[in-house]
Amino acid sequence: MRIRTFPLAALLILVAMTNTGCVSNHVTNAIAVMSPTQGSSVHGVVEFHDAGNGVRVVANISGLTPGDHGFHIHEWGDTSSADGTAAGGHFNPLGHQHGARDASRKHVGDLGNLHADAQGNATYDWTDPDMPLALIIGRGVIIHAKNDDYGQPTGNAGGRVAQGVIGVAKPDMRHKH
Ligand SMILES: [Cu+2]
Ligand SMILES: [Zn+2]
Repeated sequence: MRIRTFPLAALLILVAMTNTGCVSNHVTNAIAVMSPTQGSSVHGVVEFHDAGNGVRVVANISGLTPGDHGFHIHEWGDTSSADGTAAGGHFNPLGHQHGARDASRKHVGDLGNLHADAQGNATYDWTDPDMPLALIIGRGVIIHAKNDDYGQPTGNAGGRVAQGVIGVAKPDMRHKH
């Protein structure tokens, strides 16, 4: 009897914790730590938060040249190549054409541009209504040398100056979801 009772009690506690949001398999926060590719000094952090009405993407990046830099989620979370190319192409599970971050049809990974100031620092804050957070976990984030001009097929943004992998982050208990 004791053998059967303990697991049941443990299970009930787990269910209660899940219902209060303290324990869940549902990912609400993710993070990509950006590392420079060879010859670059671009680095920083990109955070992804389930905002209810979409995924809020917040980035703080340094070491850029002033101006705009293409910013995308790429297909693979593979940072094994020094030039960032192992991350593959833009994450595009719906087979759409490349576009601006606010286009109605675009690659899921199209985040537009980071805008770096004269010191080479960029902040970015955009809530994407169509980004499935669960689908981007484990994929790559790439920052490009040049601006994304939204041309086909991938925005003409040139080489890759920083790369990172999207991982599951600690849930933010302040947010209800
Ligand atoms: Cu890209
Ligand atoms: Zn794209």
